[in-house]
Amino acid sequence: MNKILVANRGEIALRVMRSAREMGIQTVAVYSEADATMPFVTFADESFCIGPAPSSESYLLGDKIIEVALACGADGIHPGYGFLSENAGFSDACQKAGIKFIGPTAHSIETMGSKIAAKQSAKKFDVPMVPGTDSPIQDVAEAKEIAARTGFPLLIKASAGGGGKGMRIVHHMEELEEQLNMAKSEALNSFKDDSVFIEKYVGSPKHIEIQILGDTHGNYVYLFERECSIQRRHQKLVEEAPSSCLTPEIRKAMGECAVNVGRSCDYHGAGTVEFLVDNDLNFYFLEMNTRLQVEHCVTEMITGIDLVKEQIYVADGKALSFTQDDLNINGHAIELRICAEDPLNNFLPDIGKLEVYKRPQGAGIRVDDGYEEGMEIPIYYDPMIGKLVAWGSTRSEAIDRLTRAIEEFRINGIETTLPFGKWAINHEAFVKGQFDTHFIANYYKPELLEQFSEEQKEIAALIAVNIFKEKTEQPKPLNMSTSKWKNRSNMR
Ligand code: MV4
Repeated sequence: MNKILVANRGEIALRVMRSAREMGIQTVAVYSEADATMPFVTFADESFCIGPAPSSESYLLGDKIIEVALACGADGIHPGYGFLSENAGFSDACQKAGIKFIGPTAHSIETMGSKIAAKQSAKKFDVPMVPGTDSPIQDVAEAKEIAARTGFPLLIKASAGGGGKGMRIVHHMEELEEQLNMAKSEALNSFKDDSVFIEKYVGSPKHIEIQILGDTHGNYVYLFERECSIQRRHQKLVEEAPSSCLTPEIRKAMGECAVNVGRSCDYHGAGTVEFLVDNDLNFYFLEMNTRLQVEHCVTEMITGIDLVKEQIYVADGKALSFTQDDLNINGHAIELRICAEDPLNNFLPDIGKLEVYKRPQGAGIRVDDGYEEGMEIPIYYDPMIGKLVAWGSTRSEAIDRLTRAIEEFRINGIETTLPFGKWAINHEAFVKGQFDTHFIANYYKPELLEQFSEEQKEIAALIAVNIFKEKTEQPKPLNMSTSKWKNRSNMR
């Protein structure tokens, strides 16, 4: 591989290009008219504007991006996450154009893109799954039969869904028919596919995912887990590795299941297998994400493996250069997503200009971001502006470092998730490792952040009053006999 085009923007485009550059590979950026001055564009060796700001007219134009890749002689395309990263047709089109797609095949993406196909695929290897069905519900009668078997509460999920879309909880047999119809019409509207399936509802689960890597020679490894239970509206906000609740035995069992899910669809490259883990540490396969994920950095920090470099090696046909036995967990890493969202106002996106933007530094801190001070956050894309990751030799050191780095981070001009993050990682339940996917719903209230800032406002007001007094009060005549300055100058 000599030249890679990155079909993405912002922090992930930069992050991919940095690894490529370390490997001596040329980098190509494609960008929208809104992104002309972004750091990823200036970082790249070459860059091409591919259209107006809306993604549908720029970052989602697969054919146009392949055209640019062919014209500039790129031999690989890295899709990052989002946009075209889980588009089976794009993976295929790259391959057909003679360009290496740095990601899995269309077959892997299609299999795991359908939750029902994914469950059927995983079943070949006896991967544990939540009781329920792994084929589409045909009619109400079948749904009632299954409901009688699994019990309530249960979940109706859209096969084409993911990230919680098209998911409905059902508490009683009486509401089953209505919820089934609603789930099907919602799925049809959102995904043009009305297939749904049923699972028993796991009440207070932890969301734990396993990072895997596979090559094109049939070798697989797992790079341990990431705990991602701190989410809001299916948007992760804090992620850590390793999870503080797993035992070495369960970690190994989950890792081996994850590798088998990959094996079941001939997966190659970096992928993530999601599990629900209940209070008794039973784990259940949920779905697989066939891309590099936002939170991959915490895995990199505890394993020392550069996942993007591995993706590139694998896409180039190379065999993995290490085995499972070579991998170890070193220390602990926690990531906070820095989003242009207002945690005091329902996490609504906050647009504006990064009037002040000063990154934290120091031991164990990694900042992956996509903007510079003075830039506007465009409204067209995801509100995530970057990620703040802290590594520590223990979980407690990682919490302390991340807290220190959050305090050191200076962002003015927009509201961000920074104050929320400081609150979350210092909450008693988080510190003790006793939390699940309901953490935010159970404990978060905007007032908890306002108390902090109210206190800060009060201090700021007191300082301002003092400065005002100093400036406006009549200067008192200096009492020469008590001036240390005079005494000191006499000593010279
Ligand atoms: C579940 C579940 C409970 N029981 N399945 C949400 C997104 C999709 N990946 C699957 N999801 C869930 N599936 C059963 N059988 C609870 C969730 C869920 C969830 C999962 C992970 C992280 C956050 C979540 C928030 C709400 C619901």
